Amino acid sequence: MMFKTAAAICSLLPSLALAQYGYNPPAGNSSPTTSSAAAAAAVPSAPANTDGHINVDVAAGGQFVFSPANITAPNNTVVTFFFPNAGITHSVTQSSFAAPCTYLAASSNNSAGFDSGLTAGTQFSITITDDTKPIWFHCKQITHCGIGMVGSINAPTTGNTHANFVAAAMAIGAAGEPTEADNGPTTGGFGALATAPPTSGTAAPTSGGSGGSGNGALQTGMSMAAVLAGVAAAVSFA
Ligand SMILES: *[C@@H]1O[C@H](CO)[C@@H](O)[C@H](O)[C@H]1NC(C)=O
Ligand SMILES: *[C@@H]1O[C@H](CO)[C@@H](O)[C@H](O)[C@H]1NC(C)=O
Ligand SMILES: *[C@@H]1O[C@H](CO)[C@@H](O)[C@H](O)[C@H]1NC(C)=O
Ligand SMILES: [Cu+2]
Repeated sequence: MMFKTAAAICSLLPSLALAQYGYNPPAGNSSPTTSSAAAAAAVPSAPANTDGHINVDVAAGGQFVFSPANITAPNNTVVTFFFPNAGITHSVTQSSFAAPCTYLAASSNNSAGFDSGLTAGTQFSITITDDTKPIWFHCKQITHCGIGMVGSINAPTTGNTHANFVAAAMAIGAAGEPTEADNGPTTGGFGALATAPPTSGTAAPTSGGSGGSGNGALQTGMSMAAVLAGVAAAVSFA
């Protein structure tokens, strides 16, 4: 009964989000596509990489993806994630190869993962502390991980590869992924270190659109988060 309710809500939400915000699903998702022009204009491009600093677009072009998603970053590299000003909130949440859509809790083998928490109009940075350990991450916004909104840093080129991680997330699927609580930002990390929660403000777009200060956009993001929190509460009490 609870599973059915959750599954029904999960399958409903992506189309709701798509209709409301004009987001496009990644290739292979059967949800209807709408014009990406509006969403694309609202998403600032991350600045170009500089020496020792890699910049990642979250929901680039209004798609449910990290761009780039497959990152190679030696020790001390800073990786900064840029969240869109408008539309639904997203997160960068550390997980594991074994459980792509589940926050990496502390265990005897690893320290707890980093988590930006659901956010919009912000940027969030991590510094690589051990490039011998693959770092796996996903977006915790409901349904996003299961449609492939995941990424990796220093994934092996054989065995547990980046491609196999994406496939594992998509095998879980939007309806199968766990509903995750948003506990706000968590600093720390395993193989990488976040020293601060997301900071407000994103980079100005490199072309087109208006950067926006983020205040109005943040409210849009927060009200969507509130809607989702309400849904999550309804599901867990079902
Ligand atoms: C720690 O790693 C070992 C060996 O890979 C594994 O058997 C064990 O289940 C892991 N423990 C936890 C708590 O993840
Ligand atoms: C990166 O740092 C980790 C942890 O200190 C260390 O084990 C590893 O050898 C370092 N990588 C390189 C290429 O030096
Ligand atoms: C990920 O990046 C590594 C290193 O650049 C590369 O060897 C590998 O083929 C890439 N995997 C995918 C799925 O793009
Ligand atoms: Cu997302």
